[in-house]
Amino acid sequence: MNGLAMVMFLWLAIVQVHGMPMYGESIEDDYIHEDSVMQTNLSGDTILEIGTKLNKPFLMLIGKTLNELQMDTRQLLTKFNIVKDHEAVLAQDVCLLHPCSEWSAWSPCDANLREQFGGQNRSRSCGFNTSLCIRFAPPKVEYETQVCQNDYICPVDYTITEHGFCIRVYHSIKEKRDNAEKMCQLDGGHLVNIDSEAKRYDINQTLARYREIDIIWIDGKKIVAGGDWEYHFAPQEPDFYLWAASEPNTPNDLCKVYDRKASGTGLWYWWDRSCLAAYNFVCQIM
Ligand SMILES: [Ca+2]
Repeated sequence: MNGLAMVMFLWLAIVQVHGMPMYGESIEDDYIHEDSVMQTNLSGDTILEIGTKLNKPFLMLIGKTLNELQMDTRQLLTKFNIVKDHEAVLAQDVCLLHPCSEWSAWSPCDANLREQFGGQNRSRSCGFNTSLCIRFAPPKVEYETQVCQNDYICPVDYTITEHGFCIRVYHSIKEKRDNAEKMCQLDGGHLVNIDSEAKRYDINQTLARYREIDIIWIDGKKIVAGGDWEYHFAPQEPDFYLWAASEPNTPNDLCKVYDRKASGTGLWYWWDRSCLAAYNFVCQIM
């Protein structure tokens, strides 16, 4: 009940008890004349007291109602103060928070090759401001940088094949075997070891785009004539076998090639050859 409604309620109640006051005669005067208990402020207790003295149950009811209203108001004020207290605690907590957001994830390392150093950075926003307290201003973005290396990347000049091998066909350069291997190493890899059915398939698919190439250097070399074949990339499938019929058969040919012409079938096989010939080659990075 708002103030105006309360006044109207009291007015109607008093009119009902005493009848409409005459011109020049106030309700207050009436009460003062009768009982001299009227206070300047018309409180619930005062009305209750008047009602009791005058034996007017309706006035007593109004007094009680007014008292209950005042009680409700006090309870509301108490609740309001509890909320205000919570707000104050919350404001303190917010003001104690670190003025910056969490760091972002590190950006990708920009090192292009394996075993090469690069850089990467991350950022965060600082200066989160609020009206609750004076914090760090003005807002800004902080950056942090660190040196990094990539465990594995496939450089721009390389291609990732269907089965995920990172390879490059040096189709316009012919080199002796050791030079070819050195070039692969400069890229961070080695001559490709065609050591599984999946890789054979991918390399064949790739080489099919270079019809002019019939032979390439691949991983695999003997240190001495008649010695064991040694590889930079340990064979993924040790039992995988792709020697051409009757190969390898030349103890002094220390290097391994991938050749599609020699067999006369047009199919790619391993052959042993002299390391001193100049061929195209395929590198792989792992
Ligand atoms: Ca041979």
